[in-house]
Amino acid sequence: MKVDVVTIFPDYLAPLDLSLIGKARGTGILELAVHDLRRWTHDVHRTVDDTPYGGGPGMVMRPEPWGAALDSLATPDTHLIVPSPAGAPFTQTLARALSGDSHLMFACGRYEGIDQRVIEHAATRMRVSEVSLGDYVLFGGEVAVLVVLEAVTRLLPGVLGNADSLVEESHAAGVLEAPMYTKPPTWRGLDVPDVLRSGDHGKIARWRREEGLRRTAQRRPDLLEGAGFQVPGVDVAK
Ligand code: 6GU
Repeated sequence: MKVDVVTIFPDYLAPLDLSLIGKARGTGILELAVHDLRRWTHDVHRTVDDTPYGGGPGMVMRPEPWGAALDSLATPDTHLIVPSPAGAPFTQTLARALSGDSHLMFACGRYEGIDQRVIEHAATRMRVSEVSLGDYVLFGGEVAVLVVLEAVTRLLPGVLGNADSLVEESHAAGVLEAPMYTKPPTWRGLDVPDVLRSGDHGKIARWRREEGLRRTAQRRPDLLEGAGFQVPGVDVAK
């Protein structure tokens, strides 16, 4: 998969050299480039922002540098991702869909965002998705790119073993994972649940399914609503 990130803070993306994303880049599974938006400015101050039409606080990113960046990097096969608190919620299902794209391009807005005409114009030439991490406001899209790329890279063939793909399927199906334990069997007076040490794999699988459902009902009942799950001892209905 090819990925281009355009930002006014390329250093913010430095963690993409690390760990399993760095490894996926090393093996060629992920071909990633980070670009400074100011490369597509022409004035002496390398201006990327201006005051908003209609007034209000803050600054808006001018369309010209973004237009030039897209002209230079995008093709009709590009999927342009624009991180924004006004975007569609980022989910495991969306991560799975993006992992099948051949070229992702991320446009990181700062300030009060990017002039909307950039998104409108790009949408006439390629797929465009505005994506939000959740219901809170960040300074800009850079951290969202780290999050989205980590979720997507794990799904690329050759990055993960099979064990982790089960975790993904569980979350995509709307159920949280059961709690996990390792040695020692007793720590600070707390015991690992007996069932996990029983060696009965059928019983362990049932326990994990039930604990996963119980956790989901308690912590994230929104995931279960309408899905028709029955959780012993927990009232899912509101
Ligand atoms: Cl994707 N961008 C910004 N600026 N703020 C956010 C967000 C994205 N998701 C949640 N808050």
